[in-house]
Amino acid sequence: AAKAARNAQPAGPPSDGPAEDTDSCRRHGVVMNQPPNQAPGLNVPSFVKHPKLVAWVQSIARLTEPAEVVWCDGSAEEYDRLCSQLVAAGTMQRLNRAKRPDSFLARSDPDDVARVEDRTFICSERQEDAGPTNNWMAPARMRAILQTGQADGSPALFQGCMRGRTMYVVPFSMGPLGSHIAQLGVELTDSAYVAVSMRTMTRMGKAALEVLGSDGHFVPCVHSVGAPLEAGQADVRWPCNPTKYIVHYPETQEIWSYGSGYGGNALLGKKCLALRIASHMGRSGGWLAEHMLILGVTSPAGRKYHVAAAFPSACGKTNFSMLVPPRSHAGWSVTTVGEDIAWIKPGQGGRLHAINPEAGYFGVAPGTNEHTNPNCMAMLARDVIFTNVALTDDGDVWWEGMTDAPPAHLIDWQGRDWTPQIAKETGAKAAHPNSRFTVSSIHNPVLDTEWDNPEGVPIDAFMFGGRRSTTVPLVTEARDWTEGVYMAATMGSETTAAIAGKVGVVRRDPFAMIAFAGYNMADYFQHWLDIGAQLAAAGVPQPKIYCVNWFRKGADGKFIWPGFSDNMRVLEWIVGRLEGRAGAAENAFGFSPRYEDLRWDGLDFSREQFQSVIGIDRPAWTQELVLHQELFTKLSLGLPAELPATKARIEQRLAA
Ligand code: SAT
Ligand code: MN
Repeated sequence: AAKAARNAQPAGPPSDGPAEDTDSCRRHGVVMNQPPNQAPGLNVPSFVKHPKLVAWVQSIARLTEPAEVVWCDGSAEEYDRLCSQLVAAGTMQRLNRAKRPDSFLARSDPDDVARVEDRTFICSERQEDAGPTNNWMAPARMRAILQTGQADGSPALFQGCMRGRTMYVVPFSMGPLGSHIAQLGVELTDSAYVAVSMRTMTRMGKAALEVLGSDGHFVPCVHSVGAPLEAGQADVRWPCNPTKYIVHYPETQEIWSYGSGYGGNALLGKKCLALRIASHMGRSGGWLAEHMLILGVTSPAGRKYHVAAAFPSACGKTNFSMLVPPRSHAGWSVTTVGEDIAWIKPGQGGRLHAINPEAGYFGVAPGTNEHTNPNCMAMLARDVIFTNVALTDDGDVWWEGMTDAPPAHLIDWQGRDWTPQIAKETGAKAAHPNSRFTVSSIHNPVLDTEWDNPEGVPIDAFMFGGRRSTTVPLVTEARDWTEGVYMAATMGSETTAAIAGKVGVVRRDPFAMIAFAGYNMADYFQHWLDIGAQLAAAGVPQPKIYCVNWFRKGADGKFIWPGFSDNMRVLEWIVGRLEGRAGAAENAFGFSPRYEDLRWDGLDFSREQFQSVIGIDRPAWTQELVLHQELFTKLSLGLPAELPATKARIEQRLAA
């Protein structure tokens, strides 16, 4: 019995986290004297062989008090069963089987539609380690709010928060199973929608547990919609809580999420693990976790390159990663390794290699159509969970921008009647601007053959792009690594509907990581400089770095650059630069193509138009550099000296 009690002890996080979980169990009168695999009500299946995992699940079950515990195996049967349950509960509805086989529509609560950055916390022991761009709270104070209860006697949010609900145990691998770059996690969630989404978005279930073995390391992730059900209480379509907390403890590698069932707030493998926690891991481990797509681009000569490109949320990463070259560029092909997140590590020969930690896409629906992303439209033909798009009268989906003319009648994302007339009168959108599709990457018609390679793919170039209607040129090549880091660090972008809050305001979004760096942004810049220095010291060629902007607007308020498939022209120029062929002109920031350096066949785009997307407006840049300075002032603690020095050089060049 003594041995069994010892086995059941580790109630904290699986590695060497603090003991708060154990404390909270004690406070709740928990006596953990069962051998793990016989813990009451835990329903531990025989394929679970990890005592610490079982003990942790037990401790969270004691805290949150679910009505039952279900361990996900990741099978198709399980997915179908949970989807049927979600349909029965009214959270999802099945779409027309003939038009959209095996697909569903979910409608969220209207107040739970996007990531909540102001409710997202990095709880490092020291505030300066979270840095001025993250919300911070001391871990002990946060644990009191979430887990243990506060001094004034108010109960912890997670205490009893799963009452009346099922707790799903969702084991997952971020990255190819067994890859040396991959990481394992286990999410405990009281949302079946999250469980089925995690099956699509990650390698989920038995296979991940097999890699975990009996004592492997995993990142513990606890998620609750924060809506316990009392006996007899009817459930709502989309349970959630107005109080939301998306919390990361980087030092102990734990994630706790409360109150939201949507996207990155709730699918904890994505932004929480694969960016915030992983960036912190990468800093000490000598690697990078980035908000980047990864694409393969193959030239007509058959030479293949890999590009990793960072853009903020809802700036077209999915479209760019699946680009169909225009007819003028027959012979070129673009293939997708990833469309949102890249983990990048020195591999064979010291070169940087990237994997996509995800296995599915959680992409923005509005604006996706046969012109902007035909591969995506093909990918969405079946096996999709749509969230907050509109429903057609024949049981299919629609969103703004899917077709030129909208259908005569729809049910909008909140379940109300919608017609073009209503839209004209009220401005109501049929689909929420941040409505999404969740689909497995295996349905992507241009999925790269190496997407699941545990070694990753070698990276030849990095691109950084924001959404800027003015100022930033179409494409600029940094003269060296440090200038590239400067470009990425000072990037600005107009905000989108992917974040709760105001849309369309320019904010600094360094590396498109403002919401995702799990540690001090100044230290993060230093880490990038260090990685570049390491490559140089090892005699390994550094990837070239490019800054791009597809979003400049003309006086008429319309985008000047056609974008989408024509971004191939920029990619072609980048490949030409990598091969030492393509020409360029030097400017204050680096090298940009002249009109004659891009290939224009098949596109009617004049020199004047090109000038308006590539030109550098000195007064605008003088103003822009003031904003760079504001960022540097904010990040002054630990800011690498190379960055202000680079800024000074740019200012001299601009003045010359
Ligand atoms: O964070 S989400 O996964 O909801 C989407 C995004 O912002 O990129
Ligand atoms: Mn993203």
